[in-house]
Amino acid sequence: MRNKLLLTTSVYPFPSLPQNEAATDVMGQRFTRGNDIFTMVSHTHAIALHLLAQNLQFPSVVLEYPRWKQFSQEVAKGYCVIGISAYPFHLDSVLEMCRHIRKTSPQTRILVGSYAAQTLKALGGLEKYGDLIDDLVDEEGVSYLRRLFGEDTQRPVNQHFFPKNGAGMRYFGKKPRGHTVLLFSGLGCPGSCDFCSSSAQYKRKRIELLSPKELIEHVRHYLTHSPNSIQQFYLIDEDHFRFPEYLLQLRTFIGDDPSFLGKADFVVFGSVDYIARFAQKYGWEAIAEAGIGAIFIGVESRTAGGHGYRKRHSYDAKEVFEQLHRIGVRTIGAWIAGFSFQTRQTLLDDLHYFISCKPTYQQLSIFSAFPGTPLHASLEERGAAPRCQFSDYHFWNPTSSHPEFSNRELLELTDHGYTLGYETWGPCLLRNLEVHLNGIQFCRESPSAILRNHTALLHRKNADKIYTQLRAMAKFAPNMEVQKRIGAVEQRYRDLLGGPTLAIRLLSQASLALAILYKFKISFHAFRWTPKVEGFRRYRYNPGIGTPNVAHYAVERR
Ligand code: B12
Ligand code: SF4
Repeated sequence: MRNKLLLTTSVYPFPSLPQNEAATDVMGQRFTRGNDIFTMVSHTHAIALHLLAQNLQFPSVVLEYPRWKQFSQEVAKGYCVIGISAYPFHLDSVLEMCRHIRKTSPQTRILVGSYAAQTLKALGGLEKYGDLIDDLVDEEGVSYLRRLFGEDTQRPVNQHFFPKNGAGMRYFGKKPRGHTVLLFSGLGCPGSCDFCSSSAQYKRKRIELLSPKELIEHVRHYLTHSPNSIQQFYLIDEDHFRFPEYLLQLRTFIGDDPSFLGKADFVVFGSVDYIARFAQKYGWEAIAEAGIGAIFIGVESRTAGGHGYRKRHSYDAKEVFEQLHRIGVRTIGAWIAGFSFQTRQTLLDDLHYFISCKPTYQQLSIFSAFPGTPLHASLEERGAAPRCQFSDYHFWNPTSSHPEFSNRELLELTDHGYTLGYETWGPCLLRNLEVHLNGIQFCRESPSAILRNHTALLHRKNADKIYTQLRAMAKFAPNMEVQKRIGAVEQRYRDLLGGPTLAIRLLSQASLALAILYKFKISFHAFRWTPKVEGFRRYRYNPGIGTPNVAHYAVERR
């Protein structure tokens, strides 16, 4: 065969979600959902595939979101190995892809990786799927492929040339510019929550992919080569605060040269108890000094701690959120509806408690049992595992069963939660601005020179940027309370930073005009919002053409 390795996502289109939003549009389907015209739109690249291709020493091809025709044309070129990275959600298409490869290229070795592999293993493994698939890779993939192709598994894992994800206001258009770099600092979590796929996938351990020193080196690399376009780094891991030493080392390396803090910050993952413990021991400002600007926090439920979820045992989520906002750290709060301990008496209280935490962004989902998790195994034992199609394995699985609530009710409840957040606190964008203003104040008064001289600059830059949307937010505020809130935030901006500059005033006018136009446009059925469609991209990787500063791939879009 002429070609060694093809890596691909599932073919496109992906299954739909109950909210009629694209699975790859995280801002639309989750984090800013329910914000009327301030619901954002985002796009995602298949970064895990780039991680694999960038760490092998031979040429390969990566396909992102191929349509069937593009996929079958590529298969026809003849590959020794085809690897598909997918989630269970994609498995109907993935199995179809495998059938096609078997038929048209029978010598090709077929690998299926990521959570799709975990699921198939749990549902029968190669005994059941071996006709179509040669291996199910539910482990760290760089090491796996290096082993498979006889390469040194001990070489460092590089992540220098990832395409950037992006998000923006829908009234600016459907194709936001890329400004977010995903970096994989670690995989897996020792937390062992029964519903958690990633903890189960990596056998309740954390596998480090980048040391703190390597991470900072990567950050500097990206900021040197795309100096003006990067706003944040999403550090993919599970619970950074379980590993305080990692964060403290980040803080030390940043302390040696803090200049990047004025340009971009880190979005990390944390749990309530471990964040609180970290802050108790090292101080809240240590979080900001480690470069952290936002944290994804699984609140799950107010009473989750009493039901075996140890990460929620000892501290009050509301207090943790308040402290983080006070120091200028944004939050992405995650709440789950449908734990069996939530009853008709308690579920709404639970939701109101979550909303009272005032998450800057939010994710409200339904408790679901994914195959491969301890939860799914125990339901299976009792003959109560959800019987559903692969495409139902998402955060709102319509076949999850709760003793008191139907799935429809739970789905409506999550939607109600989004509306409640919007009508109580205003758009996520407004909450974001409030946190940046807190950050400016906190940094100014802080004894830490790093926060005063560097982090404050980033808060200022972001506050100015979001301020340009305040007039549009005021125009379309959902109620008088939010209107008042917007007025107060505007005044606070002026008190802290003085009046807006001419450029900011002009941008505000232009944004308001675009927002009005957009609101008018979507009132017509023909122009209503339709889910974001990801474009196809083909990346031809050739390690031979790369240098430390130049990516070793060429991109083709068709
Ligand atoms: C970032 C993220 C997203 C992003 C980007 C996803 C993407 N495709 O790039 C966004 C926000 C768009 C997203 C969306 C969704 N996500 Co998501 N997401 C994550 C998150 C936080 C990190 C994923 C990640 O990048 N991990 C790091 C990479 C490197 O790991 P990896 O993909 O597993 O790849 C490694 C190995 O698996 C292996 N590997 C992977 N593929 C292959 C292929 C081959 C051939 C080989 C050899 C190896 C290999 O090698 C890699 C390196 O070791 C995880 C939670 C987590 N920490 O894992 C949830 C998670 C993966 N998401 C999940 C879900 C359900 C979804 C959605 C269906 C959401 C929904 N609305 O319901 C959609 C589907 C998106 C889609 N592509 O269609 C679940 C999956 C659970 C499950 N069992 O199905 C997770 C685990 C969250 C959770 N705890 O439940 N997600
Ligand atoms: S703490 Fe979070 S990442 Fe860790 S096992 Fe629990 S849910 Fe999963």
